[in-house]
Amino acid sequence: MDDISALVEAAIAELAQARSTADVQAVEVRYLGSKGSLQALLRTVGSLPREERPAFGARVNAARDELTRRVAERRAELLRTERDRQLETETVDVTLPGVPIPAGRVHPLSATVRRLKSVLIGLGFAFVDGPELEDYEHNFAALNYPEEHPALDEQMTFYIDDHRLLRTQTTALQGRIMDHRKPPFRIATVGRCFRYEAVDATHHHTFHQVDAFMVDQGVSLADLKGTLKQFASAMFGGDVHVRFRPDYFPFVEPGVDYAVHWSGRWLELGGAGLIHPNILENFGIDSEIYSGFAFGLGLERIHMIQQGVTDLRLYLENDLRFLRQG
Ligand code: FA5
Repeated sequence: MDDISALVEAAIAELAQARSTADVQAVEVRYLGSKGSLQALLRTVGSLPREERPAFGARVNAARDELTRRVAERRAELLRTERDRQLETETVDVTLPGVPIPAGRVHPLSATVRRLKSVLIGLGFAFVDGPELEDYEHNFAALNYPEEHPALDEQMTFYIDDHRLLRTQTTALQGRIMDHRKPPFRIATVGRCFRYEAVDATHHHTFHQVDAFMVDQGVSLADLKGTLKQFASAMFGGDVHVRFRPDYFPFVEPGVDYAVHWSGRWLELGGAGLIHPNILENFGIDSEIYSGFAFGLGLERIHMIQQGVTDLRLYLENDLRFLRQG
């Protein structure tokens, strides 16, 4: 019995000296743990005379209850002081200026794509992606380019091998659609194109185009003109003037280039025309019944015209001073 009292006293003294909850934890383990002193005392019960055992057991239990209570009290006390100390030393000065987190923004070309998509979707076109790694068939042959035709030279091409190339124009999607779809349809696409060209302020080896085409019964140049006028109005403002002049592309007949009047000048946007009957026939579409129009334009060009940007190379350089201006 004396051992029990001595043990309780020693534990109480140690608790009083504990300076942290970790110290309390150590005392708890030492006295109350499964390998602790009280447990060890309990194990000696067998060596006592039978009649003394109940009283001894009761005393050990009482000692355990008391120590458990004191441990909890001391822990709570120390937790409070620890928290007070923490609050004192870790106060945040809410009047200090914050650290600004720089916000990203949409790339000017992405913003332009978003706008023109909403305009063309509003005009009934569905957007479809084509591959950047194209084949000769879709980029040229299916588009009515005769072999060895000078028009091929106009679009200097990065060839990967005898058949595959980096697409020079998003018009390459036409054949991929007509391969498996029957008219009527209105399709548009936007993406990167590549040409083996000397880079200057208005030309790049990597640039973006938008193409749109529709095939239905009775589609005429008037539809093309109306659509492009609508498109230009939505992109550049209601009263913008659009100009068409004859031009040649193997996949349209007649072909035109078109321009918008902006800041007192005519600025060329791209090419357009009625889809050549050869193309329709090659894909099994009866050109006596169906006709279509197509147009394609440079994406950078739209933004350049709108914002007065004079160097197309800026769109690929990721210079933050340019990008931050939207
Ligand atoms: C074409 O690519 C035709 N596929 C357009 C077309 C589609 C005509 C459907 C008829 C029917 P062109 O090579 O002119 O046409 O290019 C169209 C536009 O793409 C140009 O007006 C220009 O804005 C842009 N473009 C062409 N080459 C480059 C280049 N190297 N760098 C930047 N933009 C370019």
